[in-house]
Amino acid sequence: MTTLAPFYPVVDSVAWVRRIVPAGVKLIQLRIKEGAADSIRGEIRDAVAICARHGAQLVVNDHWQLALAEGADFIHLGQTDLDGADLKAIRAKAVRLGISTHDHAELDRALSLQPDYVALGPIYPTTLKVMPWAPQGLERIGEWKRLIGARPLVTIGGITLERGPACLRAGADCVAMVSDVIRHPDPLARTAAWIEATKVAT
Ligand code: TZP
Ligand code: MG
Repeated sequence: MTTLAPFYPVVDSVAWVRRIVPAGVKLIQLRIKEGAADSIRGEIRDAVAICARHGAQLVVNDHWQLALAEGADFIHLGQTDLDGADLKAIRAKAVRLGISTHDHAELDRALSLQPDYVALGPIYPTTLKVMPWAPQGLERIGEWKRLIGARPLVTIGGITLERGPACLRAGADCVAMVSDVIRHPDPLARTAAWIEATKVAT
């Protein structure tokens, strides 16, 4: 069974990978929503190399073909991405798979695909993405963990350093965040604080 580091920053460029992975990040997601395939491929390639040098695991959001080609550790897919993805090809490689879920129907579908982790969101209101789901809240975390069993549970959405430990205590194995790290005035200090806080909480 996969185990995940408890602190899981989500970033939108390899520049962020280069900046924060050397500070001790062990799990990071590259979530690039725009750009030409060649430039995304280059970012993934560089991110794979940086993560390998620092003993970190790289998760690539959306771009599963490029992730397979460049040897990323994980692919992260949302429910609509699953429709277009070649799950057989993904499963044929050593790459692991994380799937986003927001309700029970999505969880059922995700579990039928035997993912290596399940993500639940948004736990709190998020400013990053317009989402049709109400914030899930902490109780939902415990429910999801009971439903998914030993499989790691990632929580995301509006999670700050102050809120992260409560998510872990509620049953999350790992907390993911965008804004709280990359929009922080001092992202490196915030990264260090997160690593410390998640060590204590787990
Ligand atoms: N998926 C569910 S919530 C979310 C994503 C990508 C946004 C997380 O961003 P933030 O800034 O940590 O709320
Ligand atoms: Mg996606």
